[in-house]
Order: sequence, then C-alpha cells, then structure tokens
Amino acid sequence: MHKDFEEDAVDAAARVLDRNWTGRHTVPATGLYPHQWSWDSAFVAIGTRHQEPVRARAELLALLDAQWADGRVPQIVYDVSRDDDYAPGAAFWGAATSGLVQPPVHAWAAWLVHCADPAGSAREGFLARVYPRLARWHGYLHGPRAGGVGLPVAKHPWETGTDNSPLWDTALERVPPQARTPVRRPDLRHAGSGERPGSRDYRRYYRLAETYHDAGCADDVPVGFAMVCPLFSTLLAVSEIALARMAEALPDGGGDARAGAHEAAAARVIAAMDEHLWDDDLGLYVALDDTTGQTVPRATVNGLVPLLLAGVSTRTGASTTTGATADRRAGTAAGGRAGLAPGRSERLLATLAAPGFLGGGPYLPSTSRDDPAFDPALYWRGPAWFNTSWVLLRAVQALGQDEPTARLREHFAVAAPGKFPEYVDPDTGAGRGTRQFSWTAALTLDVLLSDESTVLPGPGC
Ligand code: 9WN
Repeated sequence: MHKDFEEDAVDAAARVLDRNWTGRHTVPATGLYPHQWSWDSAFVAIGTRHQEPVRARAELLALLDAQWADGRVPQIVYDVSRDDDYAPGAAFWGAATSGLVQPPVHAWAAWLVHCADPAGSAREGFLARVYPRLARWHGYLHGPRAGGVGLPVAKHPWETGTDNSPLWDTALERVPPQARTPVRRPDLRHAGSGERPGSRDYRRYYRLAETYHDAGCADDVPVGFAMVCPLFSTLLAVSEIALARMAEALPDGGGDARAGAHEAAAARVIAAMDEHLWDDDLGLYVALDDTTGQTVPRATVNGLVPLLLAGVSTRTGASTTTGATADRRAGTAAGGRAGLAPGRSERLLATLAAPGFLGGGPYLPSTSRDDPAFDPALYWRGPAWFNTSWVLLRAVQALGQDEPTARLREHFAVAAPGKFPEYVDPDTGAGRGTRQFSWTAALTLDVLLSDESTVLPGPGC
C-alpha cells in the first residue's frame, strides 16, 4: 500500500472510531448496531490501542462491567435510549443485556491492548482488573457451555458471530419458524435485504432466543440448537494462551501454576478440535452438531481460522515455520498434547490458496466459492469480512508465509475507499452491509500501525 494512501486511511479510520465512540464504548455502527457488541469491542480495542490506549482499555472494561454472575460476557450491552433502533432489544430480554454470548476474542485483545502500553496498563492496574473476569468468562465456556466433546457450544447462530453461515443451516432447519414476539427488522433500514438474513431465518432466530430466555438462560435446558464452531473454539484456545501470558505478568506469585493451567486448557481445546472437527476431504476444520454428534461438512472461513494455532507460540517455544515441527511447537507443554496434528497447517495453507478461497478471487470469502450456498452479497454466505481476514493475516504472518500475507493485506486497501464497509464482495471488493463500521476501521488501523509478526506477544510483550 502506498504511504500517502496509508496516512489518509489511518486518519479516516480514526475518524470512524471517534464518531462511533459514545464516551464509554464504541458502537459497531451508529445506525444498524447502536449498542455495545461483545466481540466487536474486542476488535475495536485491538485497533484503538495504537493511538488511544486509554480508550482501548476502557472499551474492554465497559464490556466486562456487564459480565453476568455466572461468568458469561453478553453478546450485547444495550443503550436503552436506543431500544427501538435494533431488534431484539433490552425489552425482549427484560434486562440491560442480551443473554447470549459471542466468540471469546477478549483475552487475546486484552493482552494486545496491554502490550501496546505496558506502563499505562500498569498505572491503571488493567491486567489485575481484567484477568479474573476473563478467567471466569472462560470458566463459563469450559463449564456450563461444554458440549459432548468438551468444546464450547453456541446455542444460537448469533453466538457464533457468523450468524447465517451455512454451517448452521441443518440445525436451524429443525427450529420452528414461528415466534411469539413479532419480528421487527430495523436492520433493513441500513442494509439491503439481499445482504441480510431472510425473514424465515429471523423467525427462527427469535424462536431460539425466546426458548433460551424462557428457560432463564439456563444452560442445562436444551434449546434445540447446540453447535461447536472451529472459529469459536480456536479463539478460546488463543485466548487461554493470552490468559497464561497475563498470569505470568501479574506480580502476585501464583502466576506460573495458573499459566500452566491456562496452557493445559488451550491444549485440551486444540486436541478436541483435532480429534472431532477435522475434515480430511475438505482440508479444513468444520462444525459439529452437538445434538446429533454429526459434523457439518461445509467449507467456510471458520474452518481456516485454526491456522492461528499453528502460528501461536507458547512457553515451549516459538513456532515460525510450517509443517509438522510448527504444528508440534504450537502446542502447549502443560497439557502434554501438541497443537495441530502433523501436516494440518500445510493442508490449511493449501486450502486457503485453493480456488474456493484466495485462489478463486481477490478477497477471502466467508463461505467457500465451491459451496452451493456461496453468495457474494449475503452476509456470512460469501462476502469477505475484515475480522476474519485480520485473524488469518495474523496467522500467516506468524508462519512467515509471504504470499498469503500480501494477499490478505490487500483486503484492507479497499476499506477506506469503500467508507469502511461491514463486508465486501469477495470478487469485486464492492462494499456491502452498513458503512463506517467500527471493526473494519479498527482492524485497518491495526494492519497499518502494527509491527508485530506474532499472534500473541511473549510474556515480556
Ligand atoms: C447479531 C455487530 C454484529 C456482529 C456479528 C454480525 C452482526 C448481529 C446482527 O453484527 O450480528 O449479533 O444483527 O446481524 O454477524 O458478528 O458482532 O457488528
């Protein structure tokens, strides 16, 4: 990317984030998404840490202030003054937050935020404040949310963050498309109906949310949807390793033992993914339906995200090469189990480069171009999203893979000219969804301003 262009893009991205900052948190988009969203705030903090580290810390702390007593970090923290502008809202849940969750990218974000300004973080006691809450959040996912193979389950497509991915189609079809609550669609004022889920999907989304709400959001009552996702599980494993780094950095003595426990938890997640989610025909990881025990053989970007685990380093040593050695090194010592099984990172790199993904067009689609559900305009069924490109970019950078690194960076070149769209057509780069979208701006800032080539900075940052 050209230097002048980069400076302009940095300024424009910072303006989007200033505009979407409410004084306490950043909304994903002022029109379509007027509240605080869980994983959005984590991505936002990853971007704002470079120029506004105080704000990045405040963003994460505001979200964690809304944590439930059982440890869950809610999908949405509502701004009740805007309750008519997004549905379902606080009135639906009868609470200030949604009862659902989103992918656990927070501890990873918190460690990156800390490392961007260790002195400021220490002055605010940031790590000491966030670490226990993040550990309880993971405890919720490993406990009440653990499915049959020990990996966390999503009880609603909204919990996956990749809401209408074809990975959820079969399970969602079992949910009756009728809800008590009338379905409102304020979202269609801000994005084309061909770019958002359909009304039948929405009735099922409402039905599931009602069922969960009626059960008091208790996790021992089946709601009819329980999916294990490779993206969600990978982020949990990376975030466990981030918690290990925090435990080591905290000056209270118990760090080493706690770090070992977090690395062991990461190793268990990785081992379960390797055993239960790998699809050798597709050459990537897939989802697992916890209700039926069946995997869902669909190729989506979610299944490439575990490449991060080949790029992350642990206390046993850095992994900067591909292949079996990298796969082994990416594992964790304390769990006694290596990371991705031998050869899987090479297979994932090959799938990433194949025509279904980067080999078939300029930008990384959310659903493979080879999948029958592929649609270049529709939400998570084809468009290229900036957060998944960013995650994969961190992975291939850490693995020293120049070609996919250059390709994935190109995605961020269309962000500023497209007014920071929510997602883009993976063939043309044309913007889709809403504009001035916070994580697009934040992750563009990170790509332009970060000089890190690791997934997670080491214990000393
Ligand atoms: C439901 C806020 C969120 C993102 C999700 C994205 C979309 C919401 C919606 O917007 O989901 O949570 O109404 O479509 O799928 O990943 O967190 O940006």
